[in-house]
Amino acid sequence: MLATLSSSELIALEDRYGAHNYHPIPVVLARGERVYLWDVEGRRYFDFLSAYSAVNQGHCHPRIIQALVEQAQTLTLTSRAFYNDKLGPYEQFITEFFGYDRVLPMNTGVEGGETAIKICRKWGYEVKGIPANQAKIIFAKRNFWGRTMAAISSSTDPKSYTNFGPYMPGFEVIPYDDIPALEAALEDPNVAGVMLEPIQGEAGVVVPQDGYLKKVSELCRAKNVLFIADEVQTGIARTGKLLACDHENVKPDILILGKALSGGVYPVSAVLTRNEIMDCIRPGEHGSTYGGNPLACAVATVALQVVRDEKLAENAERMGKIFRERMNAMIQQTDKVSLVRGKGLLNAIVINDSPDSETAWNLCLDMKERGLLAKPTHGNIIRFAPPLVITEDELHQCCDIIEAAVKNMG
Ligand code: IF1
Repeated sequence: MLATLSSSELIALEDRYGAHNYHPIPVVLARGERVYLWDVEGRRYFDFLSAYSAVNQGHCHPRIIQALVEQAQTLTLTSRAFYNDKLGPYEQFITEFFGYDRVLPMNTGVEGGETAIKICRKWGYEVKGIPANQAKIIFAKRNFWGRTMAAISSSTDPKSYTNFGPYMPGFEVIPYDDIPALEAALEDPNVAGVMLEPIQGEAGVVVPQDGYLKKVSELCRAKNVLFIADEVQTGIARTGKLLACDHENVKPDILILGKALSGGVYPVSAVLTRNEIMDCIRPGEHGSTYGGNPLACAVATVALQVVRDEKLAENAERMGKIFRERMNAMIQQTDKVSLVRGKGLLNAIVINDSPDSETAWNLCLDMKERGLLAKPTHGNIIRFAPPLVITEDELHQCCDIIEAAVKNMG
């Protein structure tokens, strides 16, 4: 019955019965394949959001869906009260894949962040020797790592935190891409960790200066502080390397993954670290009903194999260069777009207008009419993040659409 409803009827249902915590682009999607999405009326679009980088492997990747279906017909969830036959092999696979000793499996990205902070605090007390309840975690301005109470407690975005207090203590926020500010913050001996996105996604794809992550990692080591990398959005080949930290050959002490770890078919997140740090967590001290379930393990294993087998990091690197070349050429022809920035296939254009304008929104509506779906991150910034399986020919078609829409701007 529902499948026969029109887009406007379906939008009306969400409006009437759902919480109004989102303001979506008015398109109702019903099907996906590779880089394409179809709305309920059967119109096809290029997906330039990829579910915020969860669908790096492309929509409904046949190998990942096969793993999902086969495992769903066999065993889905047993809880961690018992062992299951998929978790151990998955844990061996993912730790070898990313070069860490141990993994703690969770479900959503924000749970990965919460888990990383808990592990870090515990290490701070039990290994580093910080006095009880004094541990500090440092974050960067305009960070985004989700919607839980802890995540919004580190947020500098009033929309995220206003009227949700009181907030989590023990967090300090310093400017991003600012080494002197970090040096000053690290003078406090009670700092246990520094948690950063290697490229800030929600802030508008903010790429720090070359060498920033390397320096952060060195300063952390010198001060016996853990460097926690939130690669929930930047990881799994999105920026042209398996991890964004790989661009600077930096190995975080704690690595948080999510989103594309499942190729967008199921919530799977993971926290990876070395023995001495993970050993701080003992039975009963952390967990989740769904974390490490057989379905998640089966899906995540194949989702990572697809990234490797299809050389998605290499493709993201190559396609990203072409994309930025095309956008830079466009910028020469127009004064409406001032900048393109990003790495691999995580890019954004900055429109010549104020951050609280409607310009980016209106441009996204026009691109939607032309068959390409993207979403503003602020009034004047649009993130462009197609699935990493995009071909050169498809990418050029997409750049043509973006150019036409930009030329058409009022
Ligand atoms: C929403 C943004 C993206 C993340 C990083 C952790 C998480 C996220 C770096 C939490 C989540 C989201 C969630 C989504 C919007 C989206 C987003 F625009 F808000 F900033 F991707 F760019 N670390 N990002 O980006 O992961 O718990 O959601 O699985 O609607 O809140 P999660």
